[in-house]
Amino acid sequence: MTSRLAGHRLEISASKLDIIGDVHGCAVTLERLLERLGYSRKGGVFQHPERKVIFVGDIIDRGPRIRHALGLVRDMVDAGNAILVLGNHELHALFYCLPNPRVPSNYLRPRTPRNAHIIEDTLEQFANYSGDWLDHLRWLKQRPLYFEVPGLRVVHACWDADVIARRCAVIAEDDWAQLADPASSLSRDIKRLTSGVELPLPSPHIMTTAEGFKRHSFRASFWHKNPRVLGDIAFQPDPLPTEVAQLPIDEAIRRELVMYADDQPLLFVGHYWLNGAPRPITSNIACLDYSAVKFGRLVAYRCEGEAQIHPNHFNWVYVDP
Ligand SMILES: [Mn+2]
Repeated sequence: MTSRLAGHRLEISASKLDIIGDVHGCAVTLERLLERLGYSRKGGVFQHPERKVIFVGDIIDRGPRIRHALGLVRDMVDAGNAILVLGNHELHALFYCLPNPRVPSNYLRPRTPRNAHIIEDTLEQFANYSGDWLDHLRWLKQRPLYFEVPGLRVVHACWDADVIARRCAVIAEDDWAQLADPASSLSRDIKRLTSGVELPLPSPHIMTTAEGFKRHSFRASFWHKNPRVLGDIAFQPDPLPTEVAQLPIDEAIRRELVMYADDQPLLFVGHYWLNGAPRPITSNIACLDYSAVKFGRLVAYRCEGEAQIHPNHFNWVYVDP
Protein backbone atom coordinates (compact mmCIF):
# COMPACT_ATOMS: atom_id res chain seq x y z
CA MET A 1 0.00 0.00 0.00
CA THR A 2 1.34 3.44 -0.81
CA SER A 3 0.62 6.85 0.54
CA ARG A 4 -1.27 9.26 -1.73
CA LEU A 5 1.62 11.63 -1.32
CA ALA A 6 3.36 12.12 -4.64
CA GLY A 7 7.09 12.06 -4.03
CA HIS A 8 6.70 10.71 -0.53
CA ARG A 9 5.69 7.14 -1.23
CA LEU A 10 6.16 4.74 1.60
CA GLU A 11 5.53 1.13 0.66
CA ILE A 12 3.96 0.20 3.95
CA SER A 13 0.59 -0.38 5.60
CA ALA A 14 -0.76 1.48 8.63
CA SER A 15 -0.07 -1.60 10.76
CA LYS A 16 3.68 -1.06 10.37
CA LEU A 17 3.79 2.56 11.49
CA ASP A 18 4.95 4.21 14.70
CA ILE A 19 3.86 7.84 15.03
CA ILE A 20 6.01 10.14 17.19
CA GLY A 21 4.94 13.45 18.77
CA ASP A 22 6.61 16.88 19.03
CA VAL A 23 10.36 16.45 19.73
CA HIS A 24 11.39 20.14 20.11
CA GLY A 25 15.11 19.42 20.34
CA CYS A 26 14.88 16.58 22.89
CA ALA A 27 17.27 14.40 20.87
CA VAL A 28 18.53 12.16 23.67
CA THR A 29 14.94 11.43 24.69
CA LEU A 30 14.10 10.66 21.05
CA GLU A 31 16.96 8.14 20.90
CA ARG A 32 15.65 6.47 24.07
CA LEU A 33 12.12 6.31 22.65
CA LEU A 34 13.32 4.81 19.36
CA GLU A 35 15.34 2.20 21.24
CA ARG A 36 12.33 1.35 23.39
CA LEU A 37 10.35 0.82 20.17
CA GLY A 38 12.97 -1.61 18.85
CA TYR A 39 14.81 0.74 16.48
CA SER A 40 18.61 0.64 16.39
CA ARG A 41 21.37 2.45 14.56
CA LYS A 42 22.63 0.87 11.37
CA GLY A 43 25.33 2.87 9.58
CA GLY A 44 24.50 5.66 12.05
CA VAL A 45 20.80 5.81 11.06
CA PHE A 46 17.92 4.52 13.18
CA GLN A 47 15.97 1.72 11.51
CA HIS A 48 13.63 -1.13 12.39
CA PRO A 49 13.45 -4.48 10.57
CA GLU A 50 9.70 -4.11 9.87
CA ARG A 51 8.46 -0.70 10.87
CA LYS A 52 8.68 2.98 9.87
CA VAL A 53 8.15 6.24 11.76
CA ILE A 54 5.88 9.15 10.96
CA PHE A 55 6.94 12.30 12.83
CA VAL A 56 4.06 14.73 13.47
CA GLY A 57 6.41 17.74 13.17
CA ASP A 58 7.94 20.32 15.54
CA ILE A 59 11.37 18.71 15.69
CA ILE A 60 13.02 22.12 16.25
CA ASP A 61 12.87 25.09 18.68
CA ARG A 62 12.93 25.31 22.48
CA GLY A 63 14.96 22.20 23.42
CA PRO A 64 18.64 21.56 24.19
CA ARG A 65 19.70 19.45 21.15
CA ILE A 66 17.86 20.81 18.14
CA ARG A 67 20.69 20.26 15.64
CA HIS A 68 21.11 16.67 16.74
CA ALA A 69 17.33 16.01 16.64
CA LEU A 70 16.91 17.47 13.16
CA GLY A 71 19.91 15.54 11.84
CA LEU A 72 18.62 12.29 13.30
CA VAL A 73 15.16 12.75 11.79
CA ARG A 74 16.53 13.85 8.43
CA ASP A 75 18.83 10.83 8.25
CA MET A 76 15.87 8.53 8.92
CA VAL A 77 13.73 10.25 6.28
CA ASP A 78 16.49 10.25 3.66
CA ALA A 79 17.12 6.52 4.30
CA GLY A 80 13.41 5.75 3.75
CA ASN A 81 12.86 4.86 7.42
CA ALA A 82 10.57 7.78 8.30
CA ILE A 83 8.42 10.63 7.04
CA LEU A 84 8.38 14.08 8.62
CA VAL A 85 5.11 15.99 8.46
CA LEU A 86 5.74 19.71 8.96
CA GLY A 87 4.78 21.40 12.23
CA ASN A 88 4.05 25.06 12.82
CA HIS A 89 7.64 25.48 14.14
CA GLU A 90 9.25 24.18 10.93
CA LEU A 91 7.00 26.51 8.93
CA HIS A 92 7.86 29.41 11.22
CA ALA A 93 11.56 28.69 10.62
CA LEU A 94 11.03 28.67 6.85
CA PHE A 95 8.96 31.87 6.88
CA TYR A 96 11.42 33.59 9.23
CA CYS A 97 14.54 32.62 7.28
CA LEU A 98 13.48 32.62 3.61
CA PRO A 99 13.69 35.92 1.71
CA ASN A 100 10.45 37.28 0.32
CA PRO A 101 10.93 36.82 -3.46
CA ARG A 102 8.85 39.97 -4.12
CA VAL A 103 10.82 42.14 -1.65
CA PRO A 104 14.24 40.44 -1.38
CA SER A 105 15.42 42.65 1.50
CA ASN A 106 12.55 41.26 3.62
CA TYR A 107 11.72 37.78 4.79
CA LEU A 108 8.46 35.88 4.35
CA ARG A 109 7.63 36.61 8.00
CA PRO A 110 8.60 39.89 9.72
CA ARG A 111 11.43 39.74 12.27
CA THR A 112 9.44 40.98 15.26
CA PRO A 113 10.68 40.26 18.81
CA ARG A 114 7.97 37.63 19.23
CA ASN A 115 8.85 35.88 15.96
CA ALA A 116 12.55 36.03 16.88
CA HIS A 117 11.88 34.51 20.30
CA ILE A 118 10.15 31.45 18.82
CA ILE A 119 13.22 30.48 16.77
CA GLU A 120 16.03 31.83 18.97
CA ASP A 121 17.19 28.48 20.42
CA THR A 122 17.36 26.94 16.95
CA LEU A 123 19.36 29.79 15.42
CA GLU A 124 21.68 29.91 18.44
CA GLN A 125 22.43 26.17 18.19
CA PHE A 126 23.07 26.45 14.44
CA ALA A 127 25.12 29.67 14.81
CA ASN A 128 28.38 27.91 13.92
CA TYR A 129 26.71 25.67 11.33
CA SER A 130 24.98 28.19 9.06
CA GLY A 131 25.67 26.12 5.93
CA ASP A 132 23.98 23.12 7.53
CA TRP A 133 21.02 25.27 8.56
CA LEU A 134 20.51 26.59 5.01
CA ASP A 135 20.71 23.03 3.71
CA HIS A 136 18.11 21.90 6.29
CA LEU A 137 15.80 24.75 5.21
CA ARG A 138 15.99 23.60 1.58
CA TRP A 139 15.19 20.07 2.77
CA LEU A 140 12.29 21.19 5.01
CA LYS A 141 10.68 22.99 2.04
CA GLN A 142 10.19 19.57 0.44
CA ARG A 143 8.43 17.95 3.42
CA PRO A 144 4.66 17.33 3.34
CA LEU A 145 1.95 19.12 5.33
CA TYR A 146 -0.02 15.89 5.84
CA PHE A 147 0.30 12.13 5.36
CA GLU A 148 -2.25 9.42 4.63
CA VAL A 149 -2.33 5.68 4.04
CA PRO A 150 -5.55 3.62 4.14
CA GLY A 151 -6.80 3.65 7.74
CA LEU A 152 -4.35 6.23 9.10
CA ARG A 153 -3.77 9.99 8.77
CA VAL A 154 -1.22 12.36 10.26
CA VAL A 155 -1.22 16.17 10.34
CA HIS A 156 0.41 18.50 12.86
CA ALA A 157 -2.72 20.18 14.25
CA CYS A 158 -6.00 19.79 12.32
CA TRP A 159 -7.27 17.51 9.55
CA ASP A 160 -9.43 19.91 7.58
CA ALA A 161 -10.78 17.80 4.71
CA ASP A 162 -11.65 20.83 2.57
CA VAL A 163 -8.14 22.23 2.81
CA ILE A 164 -6.53 18.85 2.13
CA ALA A 165 -8.76 18.29 -0.91
CA ARG A 166 -7.56 21.53 -2.52
CA ARG A 167 -3.88 21.54 -1.48
CA CYS A 168 -0.96 19.35 -2.49
CA ALA A 169 0.89 17.94 0.48
CA VAL A 170 4.14 19.64 -0.56
CA ILE A 171 4.14 23.40 -1.11
CA ALA A 172 5.10 24.12 -4.75
CA GLU A 173 8.22 26.25 -5.28
CA ASP A 174 6.21 28.94 -7.09
CA ASP A 175 3.74 29.25 -4.22
CA TRP A 176 6.17 30.35 -1.50
CA ALA A 177 5.86 34.04 -2.48
CA GLN A 178 2.16 33.95 -1.51
CA LEU A 179 3.15 33.02 2.01
CA ALA A 180 4.55 36.50 2.72
CA ASP A 181 0.90 37.56 3.03
CA PRO A 182 -0.69 35.95 6.09
CA ALA A 183 -4.12 36.76 4.65
CA SER A 184 -3.57 34.79 1.42
CA SER A 185 -5.75 31.72 1.07
CA LEU A 186 -2.66 29.48 0.97
CA SER A 187 -1.31 31.03 4.19
CA ARG A 188 -4.65 30.52 5.91
CA ASP A 189 -4.92 26.92 4.67
CA ILE A 190 -1.42 26.05 5.90
CA LYS A 191 -2.12 27.70 9.24
CA ARG A 192 -5.27 25.61 9.61
CA LEU A 193 -3.36 22.33 9.08
CA THR A 194 -0.35 23.21 11.24
CA SER A 195 -1.85 25.44 13.97
CA GLY A 196 -5.44 24.21 13.99
CA VAL A 197 -8.63 26.17 14.46
CA GLU A 198 -7.83 29.46 16.15
CA LEU A 199 -10.85 31.55 17.04
CA PRO A 200 -10.90 35.22 18.03
CA LEU A 201 -11.59 35.99 21.66
CA PRO A 202 -14.72 38.12 21.75
CA SER A 203 -13.59 41.69 22.43
CA PRO A 204 -12.64 43.15 24.82
CA HIS A 205 -11.21 39.90 26.20
CA ILE A 206 -7.46 39.21 25.97
CA MET A 207 -5.52 36.31 27.43
CA THR A 208 -1.95 36.34 28.71
CA THR A 209 -0.01 33.10 28.23
CA ALA A 210 2.31 31.59 30.83
CA GLU A 211 5.19 33.12 28.85
CA GLY A 212 3.66 36.57 29.05
CA PHE A 213 2.43 36.92 25.47
CA LYS A 214 -0.94 38.61 24.92
CA ARG A 215 -3.35 36.44 22.97
CA HIS A 216 -6.41 37.64 21.05
CA SER A 217 -7.40 34.14 19.98
CA PHE A 218 -7.75 30.67 21.44
CA ARG A 219 -7.15 27.15 20.15
CA ALA A 220 -10.31 25.19 19.43
CA SER A 221 -10.88 21.45 19.10
CA PHE A 222 -12.22 19.90 15.89
CA TRP A 223 -14.02 16.84 17.24
CA HIS A 224 -16.96 18.05 19.30
CA LYS A 225 -20.31 17.12 17.75
CA ASN A 226 -22.70 19.58 19.35
CA PRO A 227 -20.75 22.28 21.15
CA ARG A 228 -22.92 24.96 22.84
CA VAL A 229 -20.52 27.38 24.50
CA LEU A 230 -16.93 28.46 23.79
CA GLY A 231 -15.70 26.45 26.78
CA ASP A 232 -16.88 23.25 25.02
CA ILE A 233 -14.43 23.76 22.15
CA ALA A 234 -11.41 25.44 23.81
CA PHE A 235 -8.42 23.09 23.56
CA GLN A 236 -5.24 24.66 24.94
CA PRO A 237 -3.16 24.62 28.11
CA ASP A 238 -4.52 27.94 29.41
CA PRO A 239 -8.24 27.74 30.22
CA LEU A 240 -10.55 30.43 28.88
CA PRO A 241 -11.60 33.14 31.35
CA THR A 242 -14.84 31.91 32.93
CA GLU A 243 -17.00 34.68 31.48
CA VAL A 244 -15.68 33.84 27.98
CA ALA A 245 -16.07 30.07 28.41
CA GLN A 246 -19.79 30.54 29.05
CA LEU A 247 -20.47 32.56 25.88
CA PRO A 248 -22.66 30.78 23.33
CA ILE A 249 -21.22 29.72 19.96
CA ASP A 250 -22.70 32.10 17.40
CA GLU A 251 -23.17 31.46 13.68
CA ALA A 252 -19.95 33.23 12.69
CA ILE A 253 -17.92 30.94 14.95
CA ARG A 254 -19.91 27.86 13.97
CA ARG A 255 -18.94 28.46 10.33
CA GLU A 256 -15.25 28.37 11.33
CA LEU A 257 -15.45 25.03 13.11
CA VAL A 258 -14.05 21.86 11.57
CA MET A 259 -15.48 18.45 12.46
CA TYR A 260 -13.75 15.07 12.29
CA ALA A 261 -16.36 12.29 12.38
CA ASP A 262 -15.80 9.11 14.35
CA ASP A 263 -16.22 6.90 11.24
CA GLN A 264 -13.10 8.47 9.68
CA PRO A 265 -9.63 6.81 9.66
CA LEU A 266 -7.38 7.01 12.71
CA LEU A 267 -5.93 10.51 12.98
CA PHE A 268 -2.71 11.50 14.78
CA VAL A 269 -1.76 15.09 15.63
CA GLY A 270 0.77 16.86 17.87
CA HIS A 271 0.76 20.56 18.79
CA TYR A 272 -1.52 20.83 21.82
CA TRP A 273 0.85 20.58 24.86
CA LEU A 274 -1.07 17.87 26.71
CA ASN A 275 -0.11 16.63 30.18
CA GLY A 276 -0.57 13.46 32.18
CA ALA A 277 -0.92 9.90 30.96
CA PRO A 278 -1.18 9.51 27.15
CA ARG A 279 -4.71 8.53 26.17
CA PRO A 280 -7.05 8.76 23.15
CA ILE A 281 -8.92 12.04 22.58
CA THR A 282 -11.77 10.26 20.79
CA SER A 283 -12.18 6.72 19.45
CA ASN A 284 -10.24 7.71 16.31
CA ILE A 285 -8.10 10.75 17.26
CA ALA A 286 -4.90 10.83 19.32
CA CYS A 287 -2.66 13.79 20.13
CA LEU A 288 0.96 12.72 20.71
CA ASP A 289 2.28 16.02 22.13
CA TYR A 290 2.73 15.48 25.88
CA SER A 291 5.02 18.49 26.44
CA ALA A 292 8.34 16.63 26.19
CA VAL A 293 10.34 19.86 26.15
CA LYS A 294 8.62 21.03 29.35
CA PHE A 295 9.81 17.85 31.12
CA GLY A 296 6.68 15.92 30.20
CA ARG A 297 6.80 12.79 28.03
CA LEU A 298 7.89 12.09 24.47
CA VAL A 299 5.11 9.88 23.12
CA ALA A 300 4.74 7.38 20.28
CA TYR A 301 1.74 5.40 19.10
CA ARG A 302 2.36 1.92 17.68
CA CYS A 303 -0.30 1.19 15.07
CA GLU A 304 -1.10 -2.45 14.38
CA GLY A 305 -3.91 -1.84 11.90
CA GLU A 306 -6.69 -1.28 14.45
CA ALA A 307 -9.83 0.74 13.55
CA GLN A 308 -9.97 2.58 16.89
CA ILE A 309 -7.24 4.18 19.00
CA HIS A 310 -6.07 1.53 21.47
CA PRO A 311 -5.14 2.94 24.90
CA ASN A 312 -2.39 0.32 25.29
CA HIS A 313 -0.62 1.29 22.06
CA PHE A 314 0.87 4.49 23.48
CA ASN A 315 4.59 4.29 24.34
CA TRP A 316 6.61 7.03 26.00
CA VAL A 317 9.74 8.06 27.82
CA TYR A 318 9.85 10.70 30.53
CA VAL A 319 12.10 13.70 29.99
CA ASP A 320 14.57 14.17 32.85
CA PRO A 321 14.94 17.73 34.16
MN1 LIG B 1 4.86 21.77 19.22
